[in-house]
Amino acid sequence: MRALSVSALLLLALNSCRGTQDNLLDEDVIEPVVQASKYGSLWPLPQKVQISEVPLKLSGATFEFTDAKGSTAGPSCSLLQSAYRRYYDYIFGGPKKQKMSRNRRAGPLELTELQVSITSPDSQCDGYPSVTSDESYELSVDVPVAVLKAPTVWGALHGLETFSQLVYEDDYGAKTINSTKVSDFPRFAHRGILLDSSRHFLPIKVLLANLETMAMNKFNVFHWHIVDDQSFPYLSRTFPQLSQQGAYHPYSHVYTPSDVKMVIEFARLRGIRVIPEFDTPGHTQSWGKGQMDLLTPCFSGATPSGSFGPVNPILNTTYDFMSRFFKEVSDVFPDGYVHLGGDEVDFTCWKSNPDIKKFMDRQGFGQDYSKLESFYIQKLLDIVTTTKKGYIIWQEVFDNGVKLKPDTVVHVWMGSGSDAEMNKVTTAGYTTILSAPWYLDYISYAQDWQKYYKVEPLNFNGTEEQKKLVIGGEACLWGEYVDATNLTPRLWPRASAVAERLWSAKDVTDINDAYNRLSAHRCRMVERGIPAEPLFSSFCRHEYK
Ligand code: CP6
Repeated sequence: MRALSVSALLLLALNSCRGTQDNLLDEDVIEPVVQASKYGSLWPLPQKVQISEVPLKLSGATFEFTDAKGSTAGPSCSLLQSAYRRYYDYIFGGPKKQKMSRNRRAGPLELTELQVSITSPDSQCDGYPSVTSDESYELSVDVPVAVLKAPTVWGALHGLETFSQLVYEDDYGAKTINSTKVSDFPRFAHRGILLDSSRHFLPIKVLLANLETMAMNKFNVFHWHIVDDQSFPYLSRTFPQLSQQGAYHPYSHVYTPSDVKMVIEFARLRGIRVIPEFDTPGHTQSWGKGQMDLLTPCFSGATPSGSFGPVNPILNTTYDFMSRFFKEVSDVFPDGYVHLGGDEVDFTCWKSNPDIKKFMDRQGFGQDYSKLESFYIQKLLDIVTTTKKGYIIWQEVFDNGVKLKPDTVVHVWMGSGSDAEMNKVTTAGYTTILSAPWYLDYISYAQDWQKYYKVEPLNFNGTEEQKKLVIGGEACLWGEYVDATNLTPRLWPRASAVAERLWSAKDVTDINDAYNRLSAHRCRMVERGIPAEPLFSSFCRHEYK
């Protein structure tokens, strides 16, 4: 068969579209038109902004990011220097040409310098961000120089993003920035995106592009749901057979130690924490392929059925394995927290197994299999505690009454009754992260970003003390229907709605202003090479190439 050329295919496709389009009546709705917001294209909106009417020009030939005198992070801080390069490229559409700078005299209303000053004695340039990091910054754009002040490099990174968002093209295409004052900090400390690399393998390139886009939206946590039932792509140095047997492919569909290092460093350079999730005792089918006797054998009557259930909680070998495995995980991932899952444990297989039944009797658990689940999780939490990490668990672990350390973070994900759940979890004194309203793997026709935007995370019944325990939220993109082909446009700009809810002040709720700013923000992502999907009928000055 002769292959059709791409243009022939396009023609075919165009013709078939016309046939149906002609029959469509214009819908009788008023279409929102993108208008300019007084906040331009800022997203998420800073806590305080004053944009003046005074336009300043910037030229790639003269403009520079510089380290302010007295800054605690200077030329030796490669995190800052590489951020300057990144934002120069974003603002001017390409890398700096070395020769031409410094030759030309700057004009009177030309901005030639953004001085960056890190003010705290510990700039954290060589550290990792954490839930307690100070992410605040102050930005003053004025002639002759603009100044960005931040206690730590994490605030400076956000300030650089905001600065780049203030730059626009005038009617003649000249780079322009209005004289502006910004004072900014996040409303919530934990602002995450969950990606799932088990249902489909996600190439490193996709993970890095996502981190880059997260930084544009001031997200600061990459929750890496790295393994699950379907595949085990994490290449463990201690147990290489886990990915050898459990990955979709033992070489091409795995994350090697150097891949993982690269993701963590790329994230760090953008102020993003990487929190891995190794979900047990459920969601572990892929673990069983490379680790004999880890999973519970299911029975049909008196004989093993050949299939396996959750992790086998009654064997000492299970806990020996988990100790060694989580020791490695705690060394590989520098963040202070690991996510231990604990969701959706199916008791059917445990119920079928005669050895489990005997164990239940001996322990006095009766028929209550959530007691067995708690038994397992409690032992796992003790193991992870010895690695000096904090832990995050899905809400069921709390619901089942597992004894938790006071600093445990409970992740609320179940769609119904999530307000009541937030109340319960915080009444019990635990910190919590909200995901229930932000399952972005669910798609629908029209502008569902508005639904995500309108969520108010503190709208549950509770005292001020309880609300302080809500450290933030995460947008989840589960991977059943997502791989490298569609991840980016499915997530962005829908996740941007969550970004503003978690960063900006509580009263930033004007949906029309949000629409205008988000449309422009989405075009900016497109200009930066991110194929973010459109909100609605519209165009970008520079379309996706
Ligand atoms: N995988 C894991 C999943 C889900 C969860 N955990 C999930 C459940 C329900 C919906 C979407 C995703 N696919 N490991 C629940 C936290 Cl609607």
